[in-house]
Amino acid sequence: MNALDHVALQGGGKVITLEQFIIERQAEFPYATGELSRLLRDIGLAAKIINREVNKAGLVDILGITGEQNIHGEDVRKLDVFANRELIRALSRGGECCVIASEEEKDILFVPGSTGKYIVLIDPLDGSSNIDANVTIGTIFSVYRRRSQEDSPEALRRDVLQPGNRQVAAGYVVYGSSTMLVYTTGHGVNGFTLDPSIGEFLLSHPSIQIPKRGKIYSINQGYFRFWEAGMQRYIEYLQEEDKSTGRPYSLRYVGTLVADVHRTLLYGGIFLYPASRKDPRGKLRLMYEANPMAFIIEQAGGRATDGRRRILDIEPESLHERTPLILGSEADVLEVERFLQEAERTAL
Ligand code: P6P
Repeated sequence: MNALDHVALQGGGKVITLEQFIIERQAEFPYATGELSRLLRDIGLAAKIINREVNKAGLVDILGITGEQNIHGEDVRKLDVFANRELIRALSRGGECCVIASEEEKDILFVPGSTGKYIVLIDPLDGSSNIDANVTIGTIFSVYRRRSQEDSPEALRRDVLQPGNRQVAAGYVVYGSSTMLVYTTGHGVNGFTLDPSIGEFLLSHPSIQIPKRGKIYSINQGYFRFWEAGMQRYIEYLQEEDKSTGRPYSLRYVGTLVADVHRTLLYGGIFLYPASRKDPRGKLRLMYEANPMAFIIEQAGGRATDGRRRILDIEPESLHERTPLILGSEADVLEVERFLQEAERTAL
């Protein structure tokens, strides 16, 4: 069954493109004058261009590393550079975006001459270390409205560091067995599957809701020894046999945040990248990984915390700051929080 058949079955035969959907839903915005719609279309266009390169990466000289390292000391891959450039180009050309922040850029980028109202933060190619093994990778984006009218770099820099609860949109593209764009503007979560034969994202997963509890946990178990006691106990608890609580859970871990979150969103369960002795603040980035994913998961009826605090309420201090990230089905996230609290109590 191709994407069109799937969509036809889902939507009672009506095929809705991303562009049509955005325009139809535009009325949900009290201040909607079309800018956010145009911004989302710009992102969708960049995603198609990146998808084309991802799909042929093994055939042209775009695989492998550039020999450079990014600001985090990670090997920069040619596809990272390509994805970053395409997104910056699409967002700059669209005119709706005044500032862009990217995992691949040390500092924020001011879009010259822009009078746009929006600030966009991107992880252009999440999971890029998996590219050469043909494992699923993704793009993540997070959108805020600028708060200040002042055009100074200082004012715009402050506008970038807003808590996740002020996002106006967030989404990801998952380049997997099919390419999907999943996003929210605060009115639920919708998924679109790219039909390469017509070059359109088609509504394939309307109003996504995450199951209240799942049976899959997703964590890099290799770091078990580095976790706090409560996390160790929780992961051991999931492996015990108890049919009444659906245990043991299955472990699924791709090692690409977008892939692991997408599966958790659709199937339920829990994704965890906790703090550890190895990474005291966790590994994932608050502004362009944790916040957008948390917004999506909450909009789908799930929960997202750092183990103690709601991710979306964290006041950011710096652009590339890291945070522990635990998200997924509400019952599962509440359960691990109880294990962490209990371990803290008994440690006192
Ligand atoms: P680890 C990919 O490099 C990434 O940034 C996320 O996409 C992913 O969730 C995480 O790192 C995987 O990290 O330490 O398990 O390899």
